[in-house]
Amino acid sequence: FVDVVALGESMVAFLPTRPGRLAEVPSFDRSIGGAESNVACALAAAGHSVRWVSRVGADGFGDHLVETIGSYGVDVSSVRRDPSRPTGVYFRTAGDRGTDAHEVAYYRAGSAASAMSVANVDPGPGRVLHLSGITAALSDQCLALLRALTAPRPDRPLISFDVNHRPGLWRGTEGPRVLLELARGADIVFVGEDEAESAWGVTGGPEEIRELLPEPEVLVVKQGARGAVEYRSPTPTHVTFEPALRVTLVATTGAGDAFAAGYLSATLRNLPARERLRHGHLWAAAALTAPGDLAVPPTRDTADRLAAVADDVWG
Ligand code: KDG
Repeated sequence: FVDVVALGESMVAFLPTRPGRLAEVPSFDRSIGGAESNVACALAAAGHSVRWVSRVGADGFGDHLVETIGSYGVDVSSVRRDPSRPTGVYFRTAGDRGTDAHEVAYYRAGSAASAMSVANVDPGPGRVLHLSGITAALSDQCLALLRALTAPRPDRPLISFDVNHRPGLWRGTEGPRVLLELARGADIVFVGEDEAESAWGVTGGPEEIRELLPEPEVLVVKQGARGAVEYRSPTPTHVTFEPALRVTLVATTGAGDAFAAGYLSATLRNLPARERLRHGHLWAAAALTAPGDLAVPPTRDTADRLAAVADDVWG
């Protein structure tokens, strides 16, 4: 039984060697991306037992993903190779330091992971199953897989769901409705305030998001540089806000994943609400100040000490 199973598509990510538009960037450095494996790597780096479940092509990029994610200590033995489909890749641009304006170009339609289905994926046992709305957008069979995994049943693991609304990935208009349905069926939900506005038109902030999503035992609304709010049933009594750390931004990509990983780590360790949110912020700060998707989180000991510094330092 591992602490966390993370299921989703990962891709080889090409990060620009200099700022500018996609049409202008002359070269890219190879890295890796994938929201769920980002969470897996961060948790494994912090000493949790984690399995990443996915499908990749029987190609060099697939080898690279499995090797890199495995090198963080993640169990990759359940990752299956598909000789008939490629591993997905994506290219990203960057704004000038601190501005973070970027374009993303995905080359993942028809990828090995987009063919994940109930028939060919088995997450296996774990305390927490971490999923995200990205998988729902990949294909009808991926959506059916998410629905099957999140369907209520007595032995269901704790379902952690990051909404991760990626408008560019959805083929039709059903994305927002599907994401709401999946979030309502999860136990721990992460959503950005901006994401809730763009997907569901919620403009009234965290309170209104909780009204839309009263079902999950835990709802964490991320408010970007301001902080994050945790709602824990029974509402409305269990509401906790913690301000974020002020950092010099390098790239926002992967920060949401790092936040989720830090929060889940603290949850697995039965830490209280303030620490759960502070661990989320600390791990996110490590990702916000690093260029790639993946930033090694602070060690458990360092994070515990930083989470315990005086309230006025935290804002
Ligand atoms: O959260 C970071 C992800 O967005 C990035 O790694 C790429 O998984 C990715 C996606 O589908 O956008």
